Amino acid sequence: MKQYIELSEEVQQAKAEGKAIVALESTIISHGMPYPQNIEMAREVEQIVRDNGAVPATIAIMDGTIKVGLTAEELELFGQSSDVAKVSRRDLPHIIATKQLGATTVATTMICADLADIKIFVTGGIGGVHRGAETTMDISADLEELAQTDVAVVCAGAKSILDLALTLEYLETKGVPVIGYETEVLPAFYTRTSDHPLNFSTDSVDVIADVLKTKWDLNLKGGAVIANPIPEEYAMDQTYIDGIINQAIKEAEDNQISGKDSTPFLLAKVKELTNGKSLDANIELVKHNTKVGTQIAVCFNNQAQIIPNQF
Ligand code: PSU
Ligand code: MN
Repeated sequence: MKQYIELSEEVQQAKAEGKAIVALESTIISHGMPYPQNIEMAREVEQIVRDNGAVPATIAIMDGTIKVGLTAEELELFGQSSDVAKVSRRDLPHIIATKQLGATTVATTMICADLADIKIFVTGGIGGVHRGAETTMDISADLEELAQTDVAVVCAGAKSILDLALTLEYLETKGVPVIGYETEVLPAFYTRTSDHPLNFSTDSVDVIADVLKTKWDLNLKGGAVIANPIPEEYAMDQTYIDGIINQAIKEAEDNQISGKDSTPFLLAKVKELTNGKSLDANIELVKHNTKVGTQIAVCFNNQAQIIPNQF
């Protein structure tokens, strides 16, 4: 196992010192945002983690290993290179064995974070059940991963390019807690609200850390979704963004986009149709998630050290 994983020096040192570590994904860099905004976002996010008392571990695949923590040069490579594979659970062994460059999705970042014993992961949005999935069966592997891998994902909910109601149903079936941070409804990424109430909501990062510890102490396998709404000042108008998303979905259908290309196509199309405004919102919500997620990671790390995990 160990031969497949390489921790950056900063992450190794954090582990030695018992510091909190926050996992970050690379698909959002290589396939979720254009260059150079992707790299600027990735750098800023890493700095926000440091400023809030933890250490960032951006995860990606290169040279036949899982890199947990990237150097500035490696980060730049993932932002610029056009031949980075989008790596979900299915793709991981192939991309490692053939020594290709791979950007990790939410699912794969969870797998790799868990291997490195990092429990808190921050991103923008998770994949979910796509609209029309009752015929296409397009359901993101992110949801299966949340069902089985013990990593919490801090995000701004899920985008309405997805079927949010079915996404919540799926998470319920799989026993994945969805915890609203300062919200009682599922945030819809670009907007703070949606029509979908959540079962759990809190204004306290301590409570979230406590719920996570309790879940894993009880050996309840799987992750959790921490849904943190986009800050008010960056939220988009719901009617406007809904119209844009509907148009993007129609263009995806017209172009017969499917499989792993679907989410990157829709993200790029939404950005184009909003003249870049969706990208600004996306960057701001990731930064906010990073602040909240790092606070959770620090609380979780403190609890894990104070409370012994044994009878
Ligand atoms: N949603 C975003 N930005 C992203 C993604 C989702 O707003 O970059 C990426 C994440 O890496 C997520 C992946 O895990 O898309 C989901 O892809 P799929 O739907 O093919 O599972
Ligand atoms: Mn899919």
